[in-house]
Amino acid sequence: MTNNFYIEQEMMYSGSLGCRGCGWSMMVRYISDIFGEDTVYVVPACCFSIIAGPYPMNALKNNIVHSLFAASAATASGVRAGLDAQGKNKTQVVVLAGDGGTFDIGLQALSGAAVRNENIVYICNNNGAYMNTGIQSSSATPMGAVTTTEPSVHFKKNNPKDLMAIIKAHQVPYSATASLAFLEDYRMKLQMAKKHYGFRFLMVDGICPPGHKIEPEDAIKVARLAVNSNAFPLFEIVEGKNKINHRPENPIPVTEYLRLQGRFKHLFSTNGNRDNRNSEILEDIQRNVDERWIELGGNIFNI
Ligand SMILES: Cc1ncc(C[n+]2csc(CCOP(=O)(O)OP(=O)(O)O)c2C)c(N)n1
Ligand SMILES: [Mg+2]
Repeated sequence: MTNNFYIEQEMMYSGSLGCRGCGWSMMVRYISDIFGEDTVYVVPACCFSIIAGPYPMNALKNNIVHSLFAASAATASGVRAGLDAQGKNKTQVVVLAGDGGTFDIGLQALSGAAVRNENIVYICNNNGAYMNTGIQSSSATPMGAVTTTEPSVHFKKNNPKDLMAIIKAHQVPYSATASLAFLEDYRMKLQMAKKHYGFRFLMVDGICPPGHKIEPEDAIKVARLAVNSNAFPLFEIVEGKNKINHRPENPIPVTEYLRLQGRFKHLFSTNGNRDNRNSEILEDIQRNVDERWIELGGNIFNI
């Protein structure tokens, strides 16, 4: 029986090109363990296309199709059709895409594949920026974050796109959010995605020490704070209904999650307290987190 914490079949070679503490490498180890050998991955331009490497220097033991940035869901649909034509209906097709490739440039192909209910799994590693090319803002970049396209006082001023709401509108069989700090929940969702038929979507909170300006050893702690502050809620969408998987007993203020990350450091004064100039932004961020949580069906306690 599959254990819900530990890797059973190691499908990634050691010595990958990921940065220290890279969420991509950790995320894919669990995906490839649960999806196993009979899986074809489709990877658009993103950090994982570098980590996965070109044939024959693959980091992953499976077959990988490297696709154009905008085309991963369309390419995966073609791979699916090709496999089905050969009678390989059981082989899984899994897209591994970044937030830039999902929220922005690949959105049209993603929407098309979701509408057609293609029998594929689409997994987005949402690290909140175009990390592979040097931390440019995407429509997933959180409010308040500094990136190279929104540096210093020009930090991101608006809220990220609510992609899960867009996915929900497509009425796909299974979709969920997941975090590497909640492994049992993450692995359960991979198993759920594997066992459903049709278009399945997972969004994983993407850990990125260089992009978020955190120490690699703090990465999982920061990811846990994202969930426990409701900044990154864990939920599934099954038959059109949201199901919250983790309700923090006492949600912590979102500032506790933000202050550990260098990308938000301009929002705080040097001693770690609020910088009055930016307290309005911090309040906006908290308000948005609370509103999204209530929309999902959560309650607010002790904030
Ligand atoms: C059409 C096109 N535009 C731009 C690029 C350059 N490019 C390669 S990876 C990348 C960033 C991808 O960002 P994201 O999808 O968030 O994945 P991450 O790098 O964060 O893992 C960009 C802009 C490209 N390969 N193709
Ligand atoms: Mg990204």
